[in-house]
Amino acid sequence: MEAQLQELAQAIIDGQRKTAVELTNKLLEAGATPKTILEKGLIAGMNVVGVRFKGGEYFVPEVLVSARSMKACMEILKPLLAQGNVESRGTVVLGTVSGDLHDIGKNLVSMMAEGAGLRVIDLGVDVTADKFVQAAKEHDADVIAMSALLTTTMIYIPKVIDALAEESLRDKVKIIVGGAPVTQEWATSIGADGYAPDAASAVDVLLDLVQQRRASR
Ligand code: B1M
Repeated sequence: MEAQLQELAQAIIDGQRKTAVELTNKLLEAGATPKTILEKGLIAGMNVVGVRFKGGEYFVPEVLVSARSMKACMEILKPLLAQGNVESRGTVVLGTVSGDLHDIGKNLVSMMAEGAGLRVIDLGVDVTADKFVQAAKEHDADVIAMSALLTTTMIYIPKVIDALAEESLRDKVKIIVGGAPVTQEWATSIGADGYAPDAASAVDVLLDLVQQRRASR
């Protein structure tokens, strides 16, 4: 079974969706738990993809095919994981901010975060402050993750932070921001807790912020 789990991780790394789905089904038939398949197959594979992406060895297309392969396997595992009460590593409410329709980078963050075992509530694009606040409450979010691709929409991010403060949520939830015009310096200046230049780094920051949030509870 160990060898098949490694084959599954490799299929994710290579973006071979059909093979990955077949292996997921075979592993379930052989008695592997959904948790083992998730951790030792899918997450293990996506971890390598993240490292290669950060190292400049993989580019967006490679990451997308790997992430889509992972998502196809997750469709099989999700209902089984829900039955087994497998805890996610944390809850992230994610969206591209109001006025902004760019979602390719945001979707990468979403898929890679799911690949790392986080529960992602993806609100899509053009997300207003109200929607972020409502989703943070409804899902008891650990982190609010905001993407902006336009210089005209990144300035909406502080409005969401203000709205969270008005609802007394600012101390209860961590905030990460990203997108092409966003920098670490700007993120710090608006009081965000984290910033990442790419989707793979975003996952590292997200896991760190979840830990910080849970430690401060
Ligand atoms: Co638009 N667009 N666009 N566009 N578009 C840009 C962003 C632009 C730089 C192009 C240019 O002029 N050179 C420019 C912005 C200029 C500026 O603000 N300074 C621009 C413009 C002006 C516009 C319109 C206003 C054009 C018009 O209509 N006149 C319009 C706005 C629409 C709107 O949003 N209201 C518009 C529309 C569009 C399309 C719809 C045609 C399409 C979007 C399709 C879609 O997303 N479904 C589009 C595209 C594709 C682009 C470019 C070409 C590519 C963006 C992209 O997907 N990159 C872009 C130019 C460019 O970047 N070369 C451009 C790939 C993606 C993987 O990268 O999203 O940066 P990115 O994500 C990265 C990181 O930023 C990071 O991780 C990803 C990598 O791993 N990241 C995060 C992203 N979100 C993160 C969140 C995090 C952490 C990291 O934590 C939460």
